[in-house]
Amino acid sequence: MTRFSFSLDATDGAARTGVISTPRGDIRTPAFMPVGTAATVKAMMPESVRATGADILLGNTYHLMLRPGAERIAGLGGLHRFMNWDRPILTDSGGFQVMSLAELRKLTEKGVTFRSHIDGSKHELTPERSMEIQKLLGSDIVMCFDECPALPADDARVAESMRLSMRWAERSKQAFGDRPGHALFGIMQGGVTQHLREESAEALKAIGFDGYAVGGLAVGEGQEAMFGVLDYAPGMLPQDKPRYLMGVGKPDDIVGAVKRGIDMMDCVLPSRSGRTGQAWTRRGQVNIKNARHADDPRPLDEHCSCPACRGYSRAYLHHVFRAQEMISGMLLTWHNLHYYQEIMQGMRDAIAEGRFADWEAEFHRQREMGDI
Ligand code: PRF
Ligand code: ZN
Repeated sequence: MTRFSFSLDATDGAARTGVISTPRGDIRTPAFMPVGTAATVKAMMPESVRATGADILLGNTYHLMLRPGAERIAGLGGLHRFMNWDRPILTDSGGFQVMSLAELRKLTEKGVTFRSHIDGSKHELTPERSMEIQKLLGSDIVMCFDECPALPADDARVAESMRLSMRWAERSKQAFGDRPGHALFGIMQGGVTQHLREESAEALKAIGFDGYAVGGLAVGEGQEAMFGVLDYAPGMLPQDKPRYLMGVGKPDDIVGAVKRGIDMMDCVLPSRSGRTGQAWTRRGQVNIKNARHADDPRPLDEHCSCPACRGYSRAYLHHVFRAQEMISGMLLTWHNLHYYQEIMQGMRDAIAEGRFADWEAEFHRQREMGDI
């Protein structure tokens, strides 16, 4: 049986390319993971998500425990069978979503109690319960249960939260146990404070994980501050394990993160903005709602090979958005996910061939030209 493993194939500066092997298939890195929060990447069939080039999806403990319930999904054969995606799935552990979505949250050493944002029902999440839920779902890459403070926050608050997350990381590891073919990733916290990031990295390395996430970024600190942390944080983590930047981001955030040594990312942006009429192209952001598209027979991006660009004009995309037709979210989401995966493939090839700096310069040059 294939175990979980990571092979680093090439580096170019701090940027890396490689392959994570799992029993459910390989994940080419740097990897972008589309978000399938509620057991679906909204507006996309799983085979369509795969057609964009995704090797792995992200699922959410928080949403699935509330609806339809982890035990129910386990009874139906697990999350892969339930949602008809047989490739790898990474699940987030729930703490971050509790803090951003749930009501009446109460945080203690043991974990967090909260009321569901869906029906107000009362629930508890602890490191132990989060590991149990992620096992019931059948997740391939399980995330430690952590807490992520909103920034800006003072150092004392960030330190206290980070140390709690490190104690929870230890309990997550104990509860996860030994599960061949499944991976457990630790999550670094520590805000934008270098010595707290260092302390967090040391704590995680002492426990030992199959991969390491950089959490606690993209929470309001801004790109410059985030890149400031990414200038040192990846280097504090083991060279031979995947590094995952959680919840990032816009195309230029992703490119900047990969440049600094990140191997995996996830973000709702390409799928969510597809449903609100925002397209991401090599020439920057396009708002399909804009009246200037109403008579435009050209595709979103003439160089894009996705179904939205091969078959439809900007005028059509504009019309179906305005008319609130379902195909609007479907086509724009497909295009956005396709574009994100094209960026990832471009970076993987460039790193393998030692020309990442040139690739990055061209990426920025195209964007600066602006939309057609
Ligand atoms: N922790 C977890 N999930 C997350 C984050 C985190 O810090 C973030 C921060 N950007 C997004 N998702 N568990
Ligand atoms: Zn396209």
